[in-house]
Amino acid sequence: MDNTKKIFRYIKADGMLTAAPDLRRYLTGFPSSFGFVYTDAQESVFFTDPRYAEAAKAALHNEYISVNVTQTADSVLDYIKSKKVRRLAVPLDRLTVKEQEKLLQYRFKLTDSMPVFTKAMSVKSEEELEFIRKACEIAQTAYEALLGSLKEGLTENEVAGYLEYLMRKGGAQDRSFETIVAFGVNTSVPHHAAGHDKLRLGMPILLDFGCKYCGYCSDMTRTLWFGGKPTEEFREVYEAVYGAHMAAFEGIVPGKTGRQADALARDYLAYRNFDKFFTHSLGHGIGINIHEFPTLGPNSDAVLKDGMVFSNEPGVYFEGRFGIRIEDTVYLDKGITKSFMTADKKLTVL
Ligand SMILES: [Mn+2]
Repeated sequence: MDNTKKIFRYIKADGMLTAAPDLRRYLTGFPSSFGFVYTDAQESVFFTDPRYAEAAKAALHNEYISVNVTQTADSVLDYIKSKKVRRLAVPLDRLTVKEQEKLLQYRFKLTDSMPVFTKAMSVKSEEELEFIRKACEIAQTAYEALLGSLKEGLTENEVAGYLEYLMRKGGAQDRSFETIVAFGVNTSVPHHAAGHDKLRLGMPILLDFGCKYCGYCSDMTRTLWFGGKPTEEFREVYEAVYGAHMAAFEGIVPGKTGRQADALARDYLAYRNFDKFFTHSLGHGIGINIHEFPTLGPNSDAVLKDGMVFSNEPGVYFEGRFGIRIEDTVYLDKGITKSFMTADKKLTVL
């Protein structure tokens, strides 16, 4: 798929220039730490430096985008200027102050390309869905392998490191965000940073992690109980979070807004009197970026569509005591929500 054309169709400008790494990745399908993509009605050019030139030429053998070796932004802007471009579309909120100043020096009339990117990138192609499916598969295979290795005395950091190792071993390029491993009371902090606390018998474990495959992310969370029997309270809250997760999973359909999706889980928790402990949004779009459009939350007017990929992650947190979150990466397909994950969501006791 030629994403340069897909985007440029909706751009009202003579040309479009993109330098942000994630957007550049989307346009070229090629990962790089430096480069510019220029697109107009006639052509698309990927300007990159000599480090990437050879790989880019090999990767972009399809004719829709040509590769041009350059070292400086000036030479790119000179090229665009030479094409008599007046109105230039750029992703405004991704520009550094320096980049903005440079564009103004060249006297382009700037328009914002970001809304078009945000919308287009939220609906995934078949190929993108396959990359995300694979990233999810690697993450959950690693999770299932990890469960057999959890033992008393391991630190959160050791478990995080091992989980990341298993994902890489399974084919991941990288983790998709900083792996969250929380033991005991630390589970009550939704984004706890893994530290030196040790795993002991009779405590919850919360694991929130994901990996990248061909540039696309996965995201999943499981909360389990380690050693002995979970408390009655833990069981009760777990059932409520599980119920909220399933209420959202079964109720989200294309046409609902992010707010309505969030309410499916939140209303379920309200019925159990746990809603005031659900302190974050239900979910977020997932793709090249781990957090992207749409948001599924109380303030989101985003309309959900077939082909969108997002997290379903209700949670309940009791400060200083414990927290529970259950998260799958899911997608909308032919009018219903489907999950990329098959890993057990029922309470796991190790
Ligand atoms: Mn998430």
